Amino acid sequence: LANDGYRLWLQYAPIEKSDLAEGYKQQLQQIYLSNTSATMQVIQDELDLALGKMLALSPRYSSSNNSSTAPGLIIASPSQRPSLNEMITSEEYAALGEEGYLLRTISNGKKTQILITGNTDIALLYGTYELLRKLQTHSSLEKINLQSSPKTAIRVLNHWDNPDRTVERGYAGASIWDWHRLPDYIHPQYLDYARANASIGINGTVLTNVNANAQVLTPYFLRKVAKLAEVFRPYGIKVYLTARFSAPMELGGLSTADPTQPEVQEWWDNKVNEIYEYIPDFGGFLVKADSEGQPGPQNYDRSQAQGANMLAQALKAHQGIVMWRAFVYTNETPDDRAKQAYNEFKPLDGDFDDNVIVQVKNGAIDFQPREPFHPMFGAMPQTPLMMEFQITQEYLGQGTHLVYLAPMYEEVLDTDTYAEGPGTTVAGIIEGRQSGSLLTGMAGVSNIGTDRNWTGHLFGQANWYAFGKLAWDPSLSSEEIAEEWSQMTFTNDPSSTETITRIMMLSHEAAVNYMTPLGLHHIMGWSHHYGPGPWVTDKHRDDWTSTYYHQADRLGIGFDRTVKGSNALGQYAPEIQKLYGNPATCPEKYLLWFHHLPWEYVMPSGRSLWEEIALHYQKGVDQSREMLYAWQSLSTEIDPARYHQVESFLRIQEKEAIWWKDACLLYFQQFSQRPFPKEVEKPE
Ligand code: GCW
Repeated sequence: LANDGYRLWLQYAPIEKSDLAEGYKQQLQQIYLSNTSATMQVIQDELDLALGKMLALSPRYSSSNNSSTAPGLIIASPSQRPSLNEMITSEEYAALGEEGYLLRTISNGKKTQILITGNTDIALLYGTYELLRKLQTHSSLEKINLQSSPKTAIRVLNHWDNPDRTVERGYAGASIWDWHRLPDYIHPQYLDYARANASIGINGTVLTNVNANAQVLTPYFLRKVAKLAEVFRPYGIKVYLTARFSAPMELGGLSTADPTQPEVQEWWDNKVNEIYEYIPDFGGFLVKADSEGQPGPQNYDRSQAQGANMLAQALKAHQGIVMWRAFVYTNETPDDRAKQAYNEFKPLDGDFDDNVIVQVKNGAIDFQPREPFHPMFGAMPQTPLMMEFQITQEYLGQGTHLVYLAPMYEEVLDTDTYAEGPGTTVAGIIEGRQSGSLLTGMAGVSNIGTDRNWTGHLFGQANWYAFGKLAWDPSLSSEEIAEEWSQMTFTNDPSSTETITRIMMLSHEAAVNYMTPLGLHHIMGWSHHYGPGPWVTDKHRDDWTSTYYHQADRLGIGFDRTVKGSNALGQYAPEIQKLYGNPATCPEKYLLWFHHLPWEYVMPSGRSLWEEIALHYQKGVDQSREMLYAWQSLSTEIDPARYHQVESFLRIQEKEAIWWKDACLLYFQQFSQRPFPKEVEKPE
């Protein structure tokens, strides 16, 4: 069968360079591993699979300390092999925490050994994947000395999967959760899902959509959820569910869901106790309240903290947590949508129980191709905040465009909020440096579905991969992640890796250029959000139209968020206000996010704003072409099925980049009344 991409980055392609393969084989044929738990079994199975495929090797395992041949690889915690305490200090073990691992090449007389150690079996599993990654990328096993511990505690996928298996904003088929056949039938894909996630350090999954109804909390579902939890447990993955705020009414028949009412609290206490009977290590709830039609504490004039704390109280005895979303906004106020979450939450800083973490989208509007960081980051020093990134490409070409999102994640994570002077980056805040809380995390809205390659576009896999890597360590470079992913997924040939990495690193900027350059945002097609729609107006909610956001008129374009306008800028630190408040110093990429400027405004290039907008759209088209041609140069390097799928999608992308350019420029030209610069290709 053709390679359809099902194996993701765990391709384990045979290593053809014979000297390299020989060296690995020598090193790995004898493995110390004490097979005492389901997780240790998973490690052994993964090694069998990976070494079998990459090296045609069936390693021998032993957990005896006096076997005749010394093992070339030792995978053990100090409790499994107490002699490790002579080699690794207790401080080193303490520094690893629960999930961190240490990978080290050690010399034992004339024999070189590789050691994977950590405090828990899960840490050993993570370390094993790290070692396999070295083989997959053809790296040397000599002189390895690395320690790695996650910088965030909750690294979780958010599935927007409904009980009927439709997926909100999913572009890769139906939900992989086959509720109908669960709990009796375990689809093998659940195991591969767990392997893939564990290989990148993801340790949680919210199975259900934040917009799902309360039925996911009924015993009918809980039995099925319990089975998934059982499948995922050996891989270190906890399950979480979404909790609809009005569940006490819908399921419990109560007349209210007011969080201050004892019968409501009692209903949640009982429900939570019931869940833990099914799933003893249940992670907790993710909640969307008071947003886009979802019920919430506002219905009873209660605060977000009162709502979250009620659930937190119920979960506390079981060590469960609440991930309470900050995506709260309404069209019933004339206030700029970008300001509403901050206004709602900032006054509640310090009011949340300590098992609540507030989940904040990377930007204040909604997963736009590019947004400045959300002003809540840095503004709530006493509240744990977790990042919510969207992996699924709702506003970024969905299942068809190649857009590698890690540079966008990186841009946000690396931005300085100045919350406590220079150096308070968004990454630092989600790592808990400001709140001091150990409850830290990152959520990624999943792009996974039943498509054979999981993510619709093969390169969507890279976004899942990069999310996991950045959740583990937000300081990683997007370029290095791209390189590593492309080696594991496609080929180790250096020039092909260079080309694939170049395509990936170009792709986000390309999409921003042909969709929403210079800080434009939310100008896509009505409701489905695919393709251009800057003309969208007159819908039942202003804040879901395009004209609300671009504000184009005969004089100019852009949303004035300075003091002269909505003053959303006032929600940021003074340093940012100063920098972004002046169009001359505002980063060009955010210009029209914060400023409404005349068409003839002179840009640093010396050209007018109108010309710059037009040239950016053209550049997006040129870049999408560059991506296509670069990929075509790989026609003989990539297996045909995967090559052709990506190639056809890149052709669609080029065509649609032109569609975006033409649609947006012709629309905006009605206002600017200016000609296109000569470099811009004439609309067809
Ligand atoms: O991005 C918007 C989407 C909705 C989504 C919502 C949210 C789950 O258009 O489909 O609903 O955000 O994040 O809650």
